[in-house]
Amino acid sequence: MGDTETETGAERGLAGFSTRAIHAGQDPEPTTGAVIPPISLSTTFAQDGVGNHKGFEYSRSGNPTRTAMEIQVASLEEARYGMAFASGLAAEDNILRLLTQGQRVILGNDAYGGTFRLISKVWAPLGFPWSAVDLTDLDGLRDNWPSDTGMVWLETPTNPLLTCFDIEAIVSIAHERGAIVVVDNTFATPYLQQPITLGADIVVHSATKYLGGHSDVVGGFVATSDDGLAERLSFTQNAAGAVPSPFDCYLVLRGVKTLAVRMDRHCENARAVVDLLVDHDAVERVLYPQLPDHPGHEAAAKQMRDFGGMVSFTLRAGRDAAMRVAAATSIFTLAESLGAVESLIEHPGAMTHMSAAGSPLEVPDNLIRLSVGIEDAHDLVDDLAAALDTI
Ligand code: P1T
Repeated sequence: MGDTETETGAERGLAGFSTRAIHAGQDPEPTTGAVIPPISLSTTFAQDGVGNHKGFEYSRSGNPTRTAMEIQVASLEEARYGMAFASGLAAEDNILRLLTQGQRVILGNDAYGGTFRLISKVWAPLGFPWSAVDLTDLDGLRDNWPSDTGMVWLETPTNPLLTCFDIEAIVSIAHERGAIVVVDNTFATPYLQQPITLGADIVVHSATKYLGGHSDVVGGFVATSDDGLAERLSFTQNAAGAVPSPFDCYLVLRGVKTLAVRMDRHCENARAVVDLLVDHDAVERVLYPQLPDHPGHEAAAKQMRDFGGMVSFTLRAGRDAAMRVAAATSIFTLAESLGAVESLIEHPGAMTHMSAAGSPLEVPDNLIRLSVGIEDAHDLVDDLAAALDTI
């Protein structure tokens, strides 16, 4: 397992990950001493004279609660700049605005269905071509590089197949050819993987997931250390205005404080679930980056601290059995989304990835995806075993 964050953080003189999660951007409030950043609901801020203000003018452009959270999450990504958005897809849409018409997006051939829909159904008709590429095949990427490529967009681990891509290697290929690299770090979180330290230009998050961590806030986040990209991204953040509310920012800020302890438990519980699945007769294949035969296992072992809380698997008995198992658990709740304290189960083909049907990103119809929560591992294993027995 890699442990790049702690080493890199220490080398750079940064405080440890959880210290930053709990303190970065969160100095006690100067007038009252409040230890927790207040939820600043004011939409506007008084000026002493025209243009003479205390750093805030209007809450779409900047808000103190949002700033606290932006500093906190950017610090965890070891990025110089962070920008919060109303959802993960709003954050993604803001990044795609960096392209000029005619520039291509190379998308990893497994990704969240909504990301695929945004790129292929919203941006492509406006004149932004895209291709789905197997980014585990680095020679193929080099040899078949479309000359109009402006951006490589990848998730690692991917949603829902959990394939892992070698960020450093892809960055080197893309940069040699003049393209920028965007890494969706939603599944790994900055606790397990920090793409900016591996050369990625931009990191994007659905903060709805592990950052928030409690299934009670929809949000997005963009981080970068590039001055020029940050200037353009923050210009559009304000100009297009897809910003989160102060209350939503507070919920993410609060969730992130416990990210490290939650992720350790997610990973531990995921391993217990994987142990059940790999030995189960009904299971055709288990997809988890720690398994030595998993696509991208080596990349994951190199660039991640641990292997995450998401587990997918296919069933020998096919689609209908997958549908039945997804509805048969009692602790795992049948629902979309992921990354929170409670365990969720879903059928990607009919739920989160329905928009990818018939495309190169279509997922197997006997696939089940688990977001393994932080309940007691033995309860999760028993619940899943009982559901598999219904086949
Ligand atoms: O839902 P939203 O906050 O807009 O984030 C979109 C998004 C972006 N990137 C990844 C990797 C994601 O998984 C998501 C959202 N995914 C789900 C809702 C899901 O159940 O897979």
